[in-house]
Amino acid sequence: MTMKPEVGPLPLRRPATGTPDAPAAARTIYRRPILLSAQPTSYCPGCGHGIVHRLIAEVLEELGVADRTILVGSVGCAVFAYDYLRLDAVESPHGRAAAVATGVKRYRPDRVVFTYQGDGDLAAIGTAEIVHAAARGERITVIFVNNGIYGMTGGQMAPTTLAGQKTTSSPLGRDTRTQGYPLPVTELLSLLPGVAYAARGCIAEPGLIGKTKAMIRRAFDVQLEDTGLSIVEVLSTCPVGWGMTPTESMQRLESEVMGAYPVGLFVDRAKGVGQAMPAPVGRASPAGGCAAAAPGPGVPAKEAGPARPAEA
Ligand SMILES: Cc1ncc(C[n+]2csc(CCOP(=O)(O)OP(=O)(O)O)c2C)c(N)n1
Ligand code: SF4
Ligand SMILES: [Mg+2]
Repeated sequence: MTMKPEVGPLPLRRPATGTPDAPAAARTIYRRPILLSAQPTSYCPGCGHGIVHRLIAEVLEELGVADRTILVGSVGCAVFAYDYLRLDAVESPHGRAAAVATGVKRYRPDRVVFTYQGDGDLAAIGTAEIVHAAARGERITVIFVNNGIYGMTGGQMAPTTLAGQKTTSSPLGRDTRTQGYPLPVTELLSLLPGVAYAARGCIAEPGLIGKTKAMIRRAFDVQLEDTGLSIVEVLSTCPVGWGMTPTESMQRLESEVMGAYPVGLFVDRAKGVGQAMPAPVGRASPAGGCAAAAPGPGVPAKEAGPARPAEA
């Protein structure tokens, strides 16, 4: 576990207004969250990781749980989360974050435990870990940053890469005949009764960022309610890996990626949203019934069935 000696004890609450530190007349439009370290990041211009870090920092500060939160880091550009989020952290081997988080949470159930993982990490090498953590209903929160590519290692195809998308390992575009279809991980996980909350957000524009923050907030609330695993997938950018400018990459998120990966809420069991497969033994599915098949990204609707997420 890494501690953050350079920051000392965290000032986990803002000073009250009317003090010399925060005059009553001051109106704050934007401020750096206390939990985000004050340093330049190593992320490329236009990378979405920094935005997602900020949302997590804001949510944990608002919830007042930072002093008992443990981040489980992963491998990929996402690994640097432990440098920028002023939280206690454990680093996991590539793909194993959900398994490591399981151990941390079971040993310290009083802690708020979350993983921060890219799509190469979670949806490729870590497929088994996330599926079984979800099936077991581990009381962890998963922040899954899907930029559709292996960013850190040079822009290779990931399971989430869209059909036809050119990458360094699919230079002619992803051919579904030989390279398979994109993997809609969150839709698949939302079928499992152990998943209490599953949603997909996006960082393409401020309105979507606000909705994504609400999803992250709800995901941590669900962990505090102790009802099952919560996951928020965030559609994000990798301008370098996509061969685009930052502006073009944000436009692509809206024009292309969101069409293939619909944004919204898939499951919030406590609120009666979403359906799970019936639990086979001993545990009733809260919603009952089977979910409709989700259309995979890049798969024509007539081939795949009509599941769409609810409005977040
Ligand atoms: C066991 C192991 N296999 C392969 C690698 C090489 N590797 C490092 S990062 C990465 C892909 C990360 O992609 P993603 O999780 O999508 O993160 P991003 O960089 O896109 O944020 C790979 C394959 C590794 N570090 N360890
Ligand atoms: S390579 Fe991609 S994911 Fe990694 S920091 Fe750069 S833009 Fe972000
Ligand atoms: Mg990635």
